[in-house]
Amino acid sequence: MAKPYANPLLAVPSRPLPRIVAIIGAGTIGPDIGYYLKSALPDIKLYLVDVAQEAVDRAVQRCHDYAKKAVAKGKLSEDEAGKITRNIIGTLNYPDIADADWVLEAATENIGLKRKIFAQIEAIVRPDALITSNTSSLPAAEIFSQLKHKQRATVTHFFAPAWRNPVVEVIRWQQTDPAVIEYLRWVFCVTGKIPLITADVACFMLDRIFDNWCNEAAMLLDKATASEVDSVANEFVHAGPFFVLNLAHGNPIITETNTLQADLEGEHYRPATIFRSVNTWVTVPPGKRVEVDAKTTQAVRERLMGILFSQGVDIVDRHIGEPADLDLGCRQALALKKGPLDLMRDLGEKVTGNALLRLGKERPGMPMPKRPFAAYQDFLRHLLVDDVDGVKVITLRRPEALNALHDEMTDEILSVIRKHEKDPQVKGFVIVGYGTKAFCAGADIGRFPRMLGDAPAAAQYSRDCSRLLVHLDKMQKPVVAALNGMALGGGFELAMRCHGIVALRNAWMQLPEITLGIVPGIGAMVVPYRRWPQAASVFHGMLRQADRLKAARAHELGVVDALADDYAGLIKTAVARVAALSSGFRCIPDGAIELAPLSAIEPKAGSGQTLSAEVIGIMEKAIRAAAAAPSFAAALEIGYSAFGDSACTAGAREGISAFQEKRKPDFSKTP
Ligand code: CO8
Repeated sequence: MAKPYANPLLAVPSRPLPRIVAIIGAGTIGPDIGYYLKSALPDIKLYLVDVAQEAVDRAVQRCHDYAKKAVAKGKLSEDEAGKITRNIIGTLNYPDIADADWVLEAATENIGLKRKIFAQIEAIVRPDALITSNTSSLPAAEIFSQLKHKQRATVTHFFAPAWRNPVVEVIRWQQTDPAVIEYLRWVFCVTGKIPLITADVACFMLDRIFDNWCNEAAMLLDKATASEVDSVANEFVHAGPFFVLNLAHGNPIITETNTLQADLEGEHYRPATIFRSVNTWVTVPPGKRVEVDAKTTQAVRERLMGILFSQGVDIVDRHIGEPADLDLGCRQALALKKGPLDLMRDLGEKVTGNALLRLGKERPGMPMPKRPFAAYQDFLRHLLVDDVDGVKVITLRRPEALNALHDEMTDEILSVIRKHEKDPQVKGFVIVGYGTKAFCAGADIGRFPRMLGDAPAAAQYSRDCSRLLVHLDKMQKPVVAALNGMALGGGFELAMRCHGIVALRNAWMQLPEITLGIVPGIGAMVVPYRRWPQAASVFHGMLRQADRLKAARAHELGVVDALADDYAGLIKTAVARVAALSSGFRCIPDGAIELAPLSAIEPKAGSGQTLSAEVIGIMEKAIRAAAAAPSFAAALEIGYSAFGDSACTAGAREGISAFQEKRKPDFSKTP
């Protein structure tokens, strides 16, 4: 099989989506996995299997309760909830699941029990039905050793709560058919998860971090109390290790998983004996902390960092997982504030070295870096890059923020383009978003507050953010934006500067900046009027009232070049568009342009939301001035300055704060 794509959705799936799924084990995680699957694929038939009727009934009820809660919160309609809860069948009888396309085992972590379950499953289901286990620690080679048809089996490891936590580790076991692995990655990605490939080692990738983090915390109890350790740990995680252990009743789990690691890899992994004698830790909840003296803080901090760094470099050195996956998984699955490799980068070589030195002394045997510090930092953090027919496909991957752009990410895109644009083997580039929801939700709003009230700094930030876009303007090779979902704000501004745009039929575009009390400063007040003058009135509405533009309408207007029905088709269309543009494409017109009149409007969005008249005024002035500007470059400068002006308004303060506080902005009191 050819080398798998880094972006799971580039693969053409080797089988259709599952229709019948069975989950063995009706504890907590089993029904949670079931609820995720039913939410993403409501038409499937889902069996929840266990050995006791009460457990099965509880599991089915759990799914109904989730759906009810989602309706109460307005996240689902009654109709949608009905579709999800239909066809969830609890059963004690294995023969009921004979037709299953996929059987997921989520029973107790006991190898004998798991093997017994797999023997029962294999006796009933088709030889090509997928069999996966949700074990968090036992290698696939161990649990599946007695299967007859091993090629259809592997571990798919979810994280709590499995219906909401987006990460799933997919274990690349040597006996599994590579097409099955690629199919599982595709299924997870298409259903909203983030599949991360890991090697088939004990505890895989992320639990090696989590288990050893918790074990290290317990090992530190000779230096500090549980609440002191959790207080120091707060620098790195939202909830301290002892708080999480209490929540997850995790003491026996760490004992089990670290015993496994110790037996297989060395005594330094042996679990702290205190886990056997304590049920509940006395500690502080997230957000609260106790005072810890400086000496204890340093000792605890260095050991906690040391274990993160030690496990991080070991995972990379042993190719257990990809560096970017490690950091992403630590943030998304384990709620670490930063992944170990990002933490190393941000704290620097000296702090990292000191932490590892202490760990090495106090916990001999723990893995240490095998290469220089810089070698662990040399990877793309926010992009996946694939080659499709001589075209570099760049996937924006920041699923935690719907692929929102920040300067680190735009610098990465620029570095990939610069690396390949002179290569005669490379025809051009496609930029697409990870997953099925978003191409890109715009610029990272989390970074805006620091610019509020400082016009020159905000204008400069917007100029800096434009480095990539200005580079695109000057390129000889084509770059095509493939809109796989929503393209908002800065995301749409990126697409506008690409030399072609193709889109999924259900994609849409929006410039929501006005609803944040700012103006879109990196091209949207300039580029559309030069590239698509025929659509000027549509852009007037998008800019001033945040109107949405659906892909089909954008296609009619000539903004989008072609439409596709699914992700693989979108990439194919985008690659073909690159080929078509290889013989030449038009630059964005320079010089002054005619502008369709901007008629007066009420400061209200199409949704009815009141907007800031002051910010609309800044925008209209900038649109007019940019059209009259003597050059495209001068027009862009007008956009940067207008962004700076908008960042100093009361509207911007209200709009950005409202987004951060997850509430609707109230512009009625702003000018
Ligand atoms: N920046 C940072 N985080 C974001 C962004 C963003 N642009 N968009 C979404 N997210 C985050 C959300 O905060 C959320 O995080 P968490 O799970 O931690 O709460 C996560 O992504 C998922 O989003 P939602 O839960 O909100 O998903 P929904 O499906 O409910 O809603 C929306 C999706 C409608 C897209 C909603 O997220 C939204 O309104 N996002 C903001 C979109 C926006 O306004 N974009 C424009 C930003 S401004 C811009 O792009 C200007 C560019 C100019 C740059 C100039 C240089 C300064």
